[in-house]
Amino acid sequence: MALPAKLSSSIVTALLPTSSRKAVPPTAQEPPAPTAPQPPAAPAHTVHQYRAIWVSDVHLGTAGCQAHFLLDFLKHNESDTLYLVGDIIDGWQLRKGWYWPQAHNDVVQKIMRKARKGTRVIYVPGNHDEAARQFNGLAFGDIEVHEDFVHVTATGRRLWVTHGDLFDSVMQHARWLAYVGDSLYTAILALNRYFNQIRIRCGFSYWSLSQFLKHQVKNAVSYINSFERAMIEEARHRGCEGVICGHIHKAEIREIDGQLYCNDGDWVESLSALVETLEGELKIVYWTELRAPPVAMSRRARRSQRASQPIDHETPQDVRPTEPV
Ligand SMILES: [Mn+2]
Repeated sequence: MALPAKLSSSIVTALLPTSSRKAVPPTAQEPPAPTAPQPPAAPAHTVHQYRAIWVSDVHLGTAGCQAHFLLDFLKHNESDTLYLVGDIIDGWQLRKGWYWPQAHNDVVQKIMRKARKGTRVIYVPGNHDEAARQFNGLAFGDIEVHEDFVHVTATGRRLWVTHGDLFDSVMQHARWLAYVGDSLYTAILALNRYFNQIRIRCGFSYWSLSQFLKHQVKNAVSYINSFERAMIEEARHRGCEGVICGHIHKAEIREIDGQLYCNDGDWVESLSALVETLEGELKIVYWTELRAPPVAMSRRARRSQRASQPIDHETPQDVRPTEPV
């Protein structure tokens, strides 16, 4: 039987263009200690069982990937079917420079172990791991690779599963812009990582700077809206009642014109997955909500709590001794 580590590295090698395969160090010694924040030790909790789990945009092979958090999530969440909805391994970044710490291997091995133990693992490649699209219809050991997939929920709803880049106008018409944006995005993610390292060290919860910035940009909002519309129109066209995708790193479940739009988010900033419960309910789960340690109250929360308190608690100067001192 092949060693899992060997298997996982052979997948990575297969995803790279032939020219860069030689550049892969044979004993893949990862660079020193990842700077990414690691999940703090949380009390043991029960394993959740779902009908299906969708994760995407993991970007293994980049420093932005929050592999420790995903590994923790995979350890505590089981499902009959696990969908890998694209951008799992980042071929774009790996081509520029090799980055493959142990935690990234651990994620690949964890997924393969699940597949061996009976979870049906379906891999739908995205744009950053588009090299895997050449394996559409084939299987990597126990992992099936599909261009897209139709998932039927326990309640009988047909949902089209696809990464989403094929409906991204930037990806289709200005690929160079996507590459520039990718470099800028990588820089913001690096900033986000250092920022959160400090936050976690100071007892604060994980908070995504890049996500905050993205939500501040109006253009991003209209861009996302048109992306969502294109996706649900295509799902309708394909005879489905909704779509499940990733790609834009924004977790969401919304009903749009009678179609269900689901985005499972990502594992570089929002640390989120989409799940279908055994009863057929779809919901987004965030690592920060599932496993977050008790968190120091934010300044804003403290302020609003103070504001809601009766005034007399806050004005000790009004309480004067009745007797002269
Ligand atoms: Mn993508």
